[in-house]
Amino acid sequence: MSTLSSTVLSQLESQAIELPSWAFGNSGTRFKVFTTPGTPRTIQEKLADAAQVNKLTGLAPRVALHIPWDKVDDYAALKKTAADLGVSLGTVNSNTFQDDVYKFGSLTHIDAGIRQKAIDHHFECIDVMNAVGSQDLKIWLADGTNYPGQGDLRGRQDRLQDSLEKIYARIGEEQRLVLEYKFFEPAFYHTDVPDWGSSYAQVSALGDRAMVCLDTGHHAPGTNIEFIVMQLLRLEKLGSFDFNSRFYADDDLIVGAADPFQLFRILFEVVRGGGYGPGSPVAFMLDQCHNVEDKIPGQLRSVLNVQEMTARALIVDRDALDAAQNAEDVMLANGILMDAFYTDVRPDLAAWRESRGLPADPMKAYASSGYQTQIAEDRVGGTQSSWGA
Ligand code: PSV
Ligand code: MN
Repeated sequence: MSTLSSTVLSQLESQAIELPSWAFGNSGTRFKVFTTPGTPRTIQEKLADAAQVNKLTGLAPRVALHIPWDKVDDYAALKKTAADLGVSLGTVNSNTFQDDVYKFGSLTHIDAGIRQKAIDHHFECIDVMNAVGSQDLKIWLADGTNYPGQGDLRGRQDRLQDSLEKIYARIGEEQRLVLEYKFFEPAFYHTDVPDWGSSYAQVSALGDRAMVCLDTGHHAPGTNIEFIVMQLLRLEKLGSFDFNSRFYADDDLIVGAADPFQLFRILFEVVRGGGYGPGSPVAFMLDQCHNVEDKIPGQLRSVLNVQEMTARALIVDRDALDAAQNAEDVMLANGILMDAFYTDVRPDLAAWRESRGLPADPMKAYASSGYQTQIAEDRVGGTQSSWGA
């Protein structure tokens, strides 16, 4: 018997998961960055690899840029390169965490000149967005302090608001600013945007086109992330996801790898809260690094995991669940949710893929495509892209 109705399949048809350009470069830990043959040396090569993921899954039509890592002279040409490959350019991520001048902060810095430099960087990102047709400016700040007393927590928050106002005033009517939070790292004592509430407070003060970005790896162990999803959707401020998974810290592992059940719970709240489907304001994006696995299969597995858990979230019998909840039937309500989670939707998804001209098994199709061998042979010389380049 088929597990996925035609309604669910048509809901899945519009799913789009944006890929991070940096996932195709080398990455690692502070101990070691391992390289792989064929790693892209340019943003154009990263786009070519990302296009493979879309070609094999039909799930990843957009690629996010990180500036300056993906800086080019001619953005119109880059837009065309993407289009020729069958993808488009998505979220533009700013970067104020690698310049020496930002040692003590960027948008929160005590020095107005350094704050202005950080604001100007965001203006440059908005120029890139305009040139490539991107909708979202994503801001994650490394700002924070390491020692109690090092900074004036309140003053930093006020300066952040002031800086964000200037950036927000520059984005277009069709564009959005999404502010990402993270509870620690690289600062250890305090972080200026540590949690959803702080991000919510900042973006609420800006306006309707400022939203929160929820990176699933940016929470303390044990945090009920699906509750945050529910709350932000309820407040109409969930703008986007950075999907990944973690065991310990901000591991940036393949989404759904560490805890598939958590991914299911998150996606159930997304669906329940109106955060899925055409007209929803929630952008799905991956923010991952592949330290020991090949990058393209890593991204393939990631988008497939999101699709699979979305399918399971969509088949929850909502009417039965409502009835069980209203009747305070604890075990029945829990059973209804678990039934959906335990349903193996993979055979149906494989058959559906085939019916749309996609490979039933994109992982296998990639492995036998010869693409990995080809890029390893072709991409000789030059400097492989790495996290931070
Ligand atoms: C910070 O840890 C973060 O999640 C932000 O989204 C950055 O832009 C990204 O990682 C860089 O990998
Ligand atoms: Mn992120």
